[in-house]
Amino acid sequence: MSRVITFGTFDIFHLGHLQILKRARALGDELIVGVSTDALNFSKKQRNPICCQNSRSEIVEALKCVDRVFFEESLALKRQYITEFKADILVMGDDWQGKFDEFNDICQVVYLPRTPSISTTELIEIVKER
Ligand code: C2G
Repeated sequence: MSRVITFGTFDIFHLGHLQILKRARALGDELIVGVSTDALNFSKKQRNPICCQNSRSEIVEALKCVDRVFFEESLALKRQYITEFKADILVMGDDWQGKFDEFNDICQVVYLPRTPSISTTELIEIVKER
């Protein structure tokens, strides 16, 4: 049995999010997703996500490809989360390429190519322009 873990904000959930979660799940038997808290986002970007953490995690948790969801409270806790959830594989999009290689000592680190031409930031811009 192999367990996959991934992390993200998943704000204004879109196809790019769904595709990375499906591909992550296909690498193992179980997928655990760390959804970043509003506070973590605020500390990173000085703004709150459009959708609150309870909405974001409820959407992710409802997906067929997701087995378990938890709140990612801090970027500094990744090692602890990987250990706690006994993850064998850490998956991230390739916008994070190389950033998590330090965890190669406790799990396999896999970066998957991002889905082209879609992002939360772009969606916000498109809606603003209309
Ligand atoms: N993603 C993707 N294709 C897109 C957009 C996003 O594959 N077109 C992937 C990202 O690479 C990431 C995941 O979807 O792996 C979630 O993306 P975000 O919600 O933007 O998450 P992020 O803000 O990168 O949070 O601990 C790390 C952070 O919590 C990651």
